[in-house]
Amino acid sequence: MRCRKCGESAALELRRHNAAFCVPHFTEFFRKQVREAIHHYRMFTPDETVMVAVSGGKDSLALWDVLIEEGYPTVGLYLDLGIFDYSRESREKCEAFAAARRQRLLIERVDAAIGAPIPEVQKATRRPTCSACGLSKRYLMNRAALTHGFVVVATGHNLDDEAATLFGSVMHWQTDALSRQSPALASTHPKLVRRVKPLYRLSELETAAFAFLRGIDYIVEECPFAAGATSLAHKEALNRLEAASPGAKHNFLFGFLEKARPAFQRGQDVQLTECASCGQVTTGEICAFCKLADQVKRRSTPLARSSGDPSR
Ligand code: Q46
Ligand code: ZN
Ligand code: ZN
Repeated sequence: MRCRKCGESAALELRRHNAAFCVPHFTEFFRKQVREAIHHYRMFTPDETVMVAVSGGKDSLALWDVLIEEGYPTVGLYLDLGIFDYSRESREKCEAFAAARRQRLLIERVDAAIGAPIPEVQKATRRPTCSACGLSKRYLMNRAALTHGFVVVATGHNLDDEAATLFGSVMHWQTDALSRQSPALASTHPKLVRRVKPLYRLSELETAAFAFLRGIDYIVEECPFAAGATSLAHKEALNRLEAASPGAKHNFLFGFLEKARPAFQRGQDVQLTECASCGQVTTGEICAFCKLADQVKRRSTPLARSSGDPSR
């Protein structure tokens, strides 16, 4: 196997691109894909500071690494979900990454905002853990960016994540979710920051290879709640399709973005207003996060209330 660019012995074969690359040309290919994503969706300009939401995993740290190398001003945001050892270890990875590169890392504790760490939220509200967690993460990312004066938040969602989300939305024909599925969501309200996903052109395997080759020390273990998530089943189904037909995930996602998404966007412009309780953006009177926090407050057990440090 030879590198497509230089003819030297290749380190990596990318079947969906029908190509193989040596190490330097693979990392260059990776960065080029990120540059294309930023350029195509006008995600941000070189003078905007990008708040990178980092989880300690390969994707978000690889994204932060590329943005730093590309010369963008960045700041990291770590949300401490209070998920036992997973949170403690992932926080350490983010802190070490930021310190080694002399980058600023902001840390927000979910329990401080919602009244309990994520594992307790499910017990207090009966809401599926990942649903409460996802809602809290989106809310806190936006709030942190507004508080610190940043106009754009970047997340490490890759091609596999995006294809799996699309698959889930199609399975249930969630037209509102389909209208919102995009690598870049513009700010449609002064209190809603732009959200972008510069890795959407790169697969999970490619991101893992990039993180490894760049020597990024990331948390390999998954969140303990990931195992039961339906998104994993969707990823597995798509992986089988990809194995049988390389490029299937790419075609599924990119075909949607180019051909189908505009149809779902029509008539989906919702009126945004400010939550009567916290002042953040919502479509109703009280935002979903405040409702969740209120449920936690009303139903949490003495045990949940007394669980101090969420990163234990
Ligand atoms: S962190 Fe949160 Fe994920 Fe863990 S609880 Fe589920 S949503 S799986 S990306
Ligand atoms: Zn090469
Ligand atoms: Zn609110």
